[in-house]
Amino acid sequence: MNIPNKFTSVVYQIYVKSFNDTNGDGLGDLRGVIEKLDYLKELGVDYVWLTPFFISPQKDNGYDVANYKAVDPRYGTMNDVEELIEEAKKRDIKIMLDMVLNHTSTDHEWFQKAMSGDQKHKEFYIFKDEPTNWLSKFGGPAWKYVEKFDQYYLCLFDVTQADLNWENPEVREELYNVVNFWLDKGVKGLRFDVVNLVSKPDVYEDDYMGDGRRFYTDGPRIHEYMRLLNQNTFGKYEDILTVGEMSSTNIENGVKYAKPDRSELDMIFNFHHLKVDYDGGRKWHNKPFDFLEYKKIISDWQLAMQEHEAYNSSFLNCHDQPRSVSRFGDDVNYHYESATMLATTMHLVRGMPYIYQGEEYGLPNAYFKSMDDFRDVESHNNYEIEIKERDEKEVFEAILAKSRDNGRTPMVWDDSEKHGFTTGIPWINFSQHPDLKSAEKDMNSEQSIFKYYQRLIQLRKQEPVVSIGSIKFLALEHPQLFIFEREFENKVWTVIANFYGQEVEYPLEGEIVLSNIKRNELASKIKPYEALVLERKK
Ligand code: TEU
Ligand code: CA
Repeated sequence: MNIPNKFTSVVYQIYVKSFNDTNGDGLGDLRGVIEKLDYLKELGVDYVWLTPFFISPQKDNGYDVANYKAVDPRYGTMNDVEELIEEAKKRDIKIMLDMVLNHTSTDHEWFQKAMSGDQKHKEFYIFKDEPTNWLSKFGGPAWKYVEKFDQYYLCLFDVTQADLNWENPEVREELYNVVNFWLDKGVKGLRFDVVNLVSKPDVYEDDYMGDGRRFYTDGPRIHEYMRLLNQNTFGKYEDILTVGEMSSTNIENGVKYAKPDRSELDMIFNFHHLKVDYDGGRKWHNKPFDFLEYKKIISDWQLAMQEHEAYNSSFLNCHDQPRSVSRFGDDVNYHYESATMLATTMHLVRGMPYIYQGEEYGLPNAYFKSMDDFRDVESHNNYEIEIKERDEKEVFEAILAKSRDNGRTPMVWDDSEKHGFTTGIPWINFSQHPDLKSAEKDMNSEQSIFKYYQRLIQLRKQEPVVSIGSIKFLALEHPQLFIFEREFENKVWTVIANFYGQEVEYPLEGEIVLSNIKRNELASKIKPYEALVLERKK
């Protein structure tokens, strides 16, 4: 059976800075990625997505690009990128790059020219005489005053990340150019950063109901822009995989972005399922995750995408999120069980699984001891804002739970002092979890999370029921179990996952395909954090 690549592939995300340092400067680098290609091959992934390594002042770790077509010497050289593409190809691995096209760094030549008064380049950005009351995603106002012009420019993220003016066709042309530059180098995948924010409204007005996002999220011309991007860049090739990172989108727009006959993108990331532990919708206010809400969001998105034949992405981790094993699992008492249970659900729903570095051996949250350990601009900005209003200890707890740095601690390759990540001083501390397990230790253990991921990836390649089967959800009201069925031809797989540390009764029927607790009979209760796949014929 010949199933298109899109359905059988798995992506592995590398946060270059924290992956593998080969020259002892404490920062991961491109040569470090080349060095680990055999490891990735062994895991069995098809694409490697690299977070930005372009020239950047690193105010937002490379999401503030100062030159899209040059490699930051901190990470390596253009030759390294070319070698990486080549070496990956030898191992049937394709390279996916991160395109940050909503904004540039204020160090970018375009912005520098704008600041020197060059009108052409001022129109590359969004300068206004009056600001609106919109808030930045990283805290504080979304406008920065420029005395020289007595004007403000829009910056939805850091003040050093100026939003580009996509209404200007010259800007779009320049950005197509950037994308084509990398496609010409043999890049086979593209991840578009916050790309649903690029279409800004015609009129800039104050938001009396929120932070302004309703005016620019999935903005008025967004689908047109996605089609143009497609036509002018990757759409000219046969085999480029694309995913758009969609900030606060909704199902209706999500379907449109990913519906194949609309010629926009292959798939999107949405984050609604990763906000179920935001108390009152506020990121920096913790609450235990709402399991029923979590299941409802996953099933609503899965079913809507299926109905429109649009493809999903499936993920719990990335460089902006806390670690799933600490957030939804139990990284102390059921480390192996909860890591593999979560993986089972992510790999067996309908869609392309994204594995984030470290997830494959259950890397936990950072558990830092003080704010000095944190590097992330969002964490520091919000800490300062929040402590003006609330108890400092409570704010720190929230940072510990939600900081993006939870996902950015370096890889723990082995049990040596610097964990095989670097010979120097790592730019950010290793996770301070008291029982930190290395990739090496996991690999040699009886209960290897890595080996379980290998098995999940193989199943996708061997079993059409995984890659292209239909999905339906069961028992959405069950307070403890996540249950769904996949079906292809006469084969039905039931996936049962216990999201909690208590046993629970549930009737079981069928043949065991996969079990994360080595279950060999159906007679007993579902164990803590158990994941089980049962097969029956229809
Ligand atoms: O992220 C966009 C984004 O919306 C998140 O950073 C979000 O604001 C954050 O998790 C707060 O909840 C992308 C990149 O993935 C991120 O690393 C960049 O910082 C951001 O865009 C700006 O380029
Ligand atoms: Ca380095």
